[in-house]
Amino acid sequence: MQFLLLTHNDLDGVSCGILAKYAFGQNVDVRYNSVNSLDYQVEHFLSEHNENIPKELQLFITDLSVNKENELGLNEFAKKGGKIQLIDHHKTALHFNEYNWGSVQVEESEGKLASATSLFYTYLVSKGLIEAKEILNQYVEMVRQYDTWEWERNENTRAKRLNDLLYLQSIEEFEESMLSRLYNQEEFSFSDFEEKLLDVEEDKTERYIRRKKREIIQAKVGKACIGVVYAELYHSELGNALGKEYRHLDCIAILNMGNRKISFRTIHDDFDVSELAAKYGGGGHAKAAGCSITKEAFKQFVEKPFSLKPIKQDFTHNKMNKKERCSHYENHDNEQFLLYEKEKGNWVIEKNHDLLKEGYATFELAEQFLKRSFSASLSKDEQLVNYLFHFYNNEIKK
Ligand SMILES: [Mn+2]
Repeated sequence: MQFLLLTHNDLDGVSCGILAKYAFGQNVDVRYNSVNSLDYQVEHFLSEHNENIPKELQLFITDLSVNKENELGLNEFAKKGGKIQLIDHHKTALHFNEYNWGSVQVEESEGKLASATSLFYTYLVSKGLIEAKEILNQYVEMVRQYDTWEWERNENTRAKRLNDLLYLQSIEEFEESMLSRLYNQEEFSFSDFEEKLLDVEEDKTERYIRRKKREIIQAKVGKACIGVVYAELYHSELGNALGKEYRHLDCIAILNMGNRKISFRTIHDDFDVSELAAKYGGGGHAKAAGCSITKEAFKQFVEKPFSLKPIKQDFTHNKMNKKERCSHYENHDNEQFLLYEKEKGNWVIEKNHDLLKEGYATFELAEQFLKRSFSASLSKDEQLVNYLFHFYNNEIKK
C-alpha cells in the first residue's frame, strides 16, 4: 500500500507528517500546505485519479479541510472505491463527519481539546499502524498543548520551544531530527545546542515584541476598535502579547506588506475575527483569521490609520498614579482624564475637569471605555499631582 498525506505546514500539521513517516517509512509521500494551497492540491489529485481509482493508494488529509467542490469530488472518489481519510479538529470542519471518510473532533474527551496530531496518533494506534510508546505520547502531547494554547496555562515552555525549533530550520530538517529522536530515544529532550539556539531566539522574539508594543496604532473599523501593527514575523506571539497588553482592543491586525496579507488575532471570546476577515474576502477561525490587503482593506487598515500616532503605553513605574484608585490618564491630544470610584460600584470619568455623564460598575469597564474612546493611557505621577492641584486652586478661588 502507498500513502499520500496532505497536511498543514504548521507544527500540528507537520507532526502529522512525522507520524506518517514514522508509521509508513518510504511508502508515504507527505506534502505540506498552507490553508490556501490545499484545495489546489486536492483538485490536482482528483483530476489525476478521476478515471482510474487507485486501489493501492490511501489518501490522508490532516489539520485542514477542503472547499465544497473538493468535498463533493472526494466523496465521489470514495464512492467509487477510493481510499480517503480526513482527520481534523477545527470546529468549521465538523460537517465532514457526515462522510464515512471524515473524522473531525474538537475535543478528545470532555474539556480536553484535540489537535490533528493527537487525533491522527490515536487513529494510527487504533489501526495497529503505530505501536504507542512513551516518547511518542510525550511528543504528541507537546504538539497538542501548543496547538490548543494549553501550554500557556500549563506553562509548558517545552511545547512552545518545540514550535520555535520548527521555524529555526526547514521542515525537512525538523522532520529528520524529530524522527531520529522518536526512533532512538526513550524520553523526549532537546540537545544542548538546540537549547542554546532557543534561548537566543527567545530573547530576539522578546525584543521584537517590545518594539511592536510601541509601534501599534489604534484604529476604529466600523464598530470595532482594532490594534494595527506592521510585522513580518512571530504573528501568533505578537497577536497574543499585544492583545494582552492592550486588552481594550477587540483584536490585533498584523499587516505584512511583503505578501500583502493581514493576520487577525484576538484573545477575547466575544469577538470573532473570522467574521471580520470574511468582510475582506478572507476567513479562518474565531481567534485567528486572515485576508489579503484588498483595496477596501488597504483603506481601512493602512490609509486611514497612517496619520495616527502609536498607542501610548501605560506608565508602569508610578508610586501614586496606579490603576483602580484615583487614576490619571492622558492622550496624544493632551486631553486629561481622571478615573475614580465616586460611590461604591460607580466608577466615573472626568475629562479636563468636567464629569462625564456615564458611570461604570467596575474600574475595568470605565478604563475600557476611556481607552477605546479617547486612546488615553495611564500618565506619570506628576500629571496626577498637577491635575489635582489645578482642581484645588480653582476651588480656593471660588
Ligand atoms: Mn491544528
